[in-house]
Amino acid sequence: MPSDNRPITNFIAGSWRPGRDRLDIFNPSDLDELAGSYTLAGADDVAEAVAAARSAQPHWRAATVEQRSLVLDAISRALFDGKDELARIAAAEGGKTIPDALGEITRAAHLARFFSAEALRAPGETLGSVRPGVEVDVTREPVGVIGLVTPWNFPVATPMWKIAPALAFGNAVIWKPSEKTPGISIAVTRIIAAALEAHGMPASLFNLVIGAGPNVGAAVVDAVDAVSFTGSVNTGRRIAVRCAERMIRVQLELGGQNPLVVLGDADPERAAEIGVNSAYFHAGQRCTATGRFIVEDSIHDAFVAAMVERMAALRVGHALLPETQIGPVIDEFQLTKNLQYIDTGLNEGARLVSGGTRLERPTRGYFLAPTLFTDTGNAMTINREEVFGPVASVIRVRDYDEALAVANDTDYGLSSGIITNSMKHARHFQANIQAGMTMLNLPTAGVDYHVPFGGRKMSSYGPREQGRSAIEFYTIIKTAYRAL
Ligand code: UN1
Repeated sequence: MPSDNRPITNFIAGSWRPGRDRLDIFNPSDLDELAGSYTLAGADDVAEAVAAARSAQPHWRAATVEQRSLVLDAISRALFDGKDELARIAAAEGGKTIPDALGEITRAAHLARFFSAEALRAPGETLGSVRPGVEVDVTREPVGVIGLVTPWNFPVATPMWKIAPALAFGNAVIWKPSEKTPGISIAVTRIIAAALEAHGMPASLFNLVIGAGPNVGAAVVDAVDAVSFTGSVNTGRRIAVRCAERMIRVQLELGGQNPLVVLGDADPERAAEIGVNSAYFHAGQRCTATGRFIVEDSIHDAFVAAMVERMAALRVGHALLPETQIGPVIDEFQLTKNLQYIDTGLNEGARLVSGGTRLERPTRGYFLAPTLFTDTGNAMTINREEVFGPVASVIRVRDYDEALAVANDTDYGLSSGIITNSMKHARHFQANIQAGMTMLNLPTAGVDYHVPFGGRKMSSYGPREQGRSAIEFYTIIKTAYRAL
C-alpha cells in the first residue's frame, strides 16, 4: 500500500489501489457537499488489469456452472441486501431520487439473479452429420476478457446487464464506468469481489478502472477481446472503428430520439400521465426517454393542456428529499447543453409551453424545469438530436399515417410508443415502427430485465443485450466434428 493517502479507487489484479489525478465529485443536488474524492487510473493500470484478468479467466472458465451460478446469486443477494446504502450513494453523486435509485438497484439484483440461472442452462447442441459415422457438437465458449464501458445515468443496472452475462458464461471483465459516478461503481465492485472470493474464485478476474474515455477507455478497447459500450453515438462509432481494426467483437447501445404517438381516441389525461413519466422522470436522462410527442390534431390541445397541468405539479428538487419526484441533471456540462438545446428550439420557432429555465432551490444544484415545446417540426434540431435532459416537444399531425411517417423519420431507433385504443393502429404500429422496442399505452422508457434490449439504425450496433439474447455476445461458437 502506498504511504500517502490518495483515495483508493481502482480494483486491479485483486487489490484496491489509488490512481493519480484527483477527482472530486460534488452532489449535483447540493454543490456545497462533496460526494466523494477519487483518483483516476491511467493507461498502465489498464495493462495490468488486463494481464491479471487474462491469467484469472481460465480458472473461471474451468469452474462448474454451479459455481458460476452461485457467484451471481451472491451478487444478487448482496445488491438486494445493500440496496438502501447503494441508493443513497447513487442519489448523492448522480442526482437520482431515492425511489428511482432503489428501482434501479433492485433491477440490477434481478439481472444478476436471472443470469445466475442462465449460467446453469448455457446451451449447446449435438447434431447428426451429413457424413456417416460422424457427429457434430455445437458448443459455446467464453470470449475471454471483456471490456465494459458504461454511462452515469444508470450506473448499476446498465453495468449489471453486461457484467452478469459476461461472468455467467465464463469471461473475465475490465469495467470502465463513467468517471461521473465512481462511488457507486466502487460499491458494486466490492460486492462482486466479495462474491468471487467467498466462492474460492480469483477476484482478479474482475477489474475496475476509473478514468476518462480518451486514455483509459481507449486503452481498454485496445487490449480486451470484446467491448460492450453504452453511451453516445460519437464515442460508440470511434469504439466500433477501433474494434473493427482489431477484429474483435463490439456491442453498442447508443442514443435515442424516441417518439410517442398519441392518437385521437386516447384519454388525454391518461396520455399525459404516461407522457410525463416517459419524458421527464430521472430528468429525462434515459436513452429510452420520449423526446417527440407526435399528436393527432383532434387531441392535440387537450393533451398539451393535460401535460402542462401535470408538469406544473412536478416537484423538482434535491434528490435525497422524500417529496422530490425529479432530481437535478448530473453536472454543469449537461445543464449547459440542455439550456443550449432550449435556446435552439426557441430560435428555430418552437413555442415554449412549460419550463425552459434553471430552477433555484434552497441548495445550489443543477435543477432544470421540465420543458415542453409545441408547434415544432420534425426537422428542428431538438427533434433530430438526442437532448438527454428533461426536454420534449410536441409535433402535431393530421392522422395515424402521418404520425407513423414522422415517428420513423429519424436517425435513431431505440424505443417508441403509441397511445390508442385502436387495435388496428396498435398492431400496425407494432409491425411498422423502425425501433428495437415499442410500447402500447406505456412510457417509452422503463424496460423489463429478462427480455432483449436494444435498437435499430444509429441506436445500436451488434447483438442484443439482456434476456436470452445476451449469450450471443458473451460466448463464441465452436463446431466440433467427431468420427466415431
Ligand atoms: C429503461 O428505460 O428502463 O441508458 C432503461 C439508458 C438505457 C437504459 C434504459 N441504457 O437509458
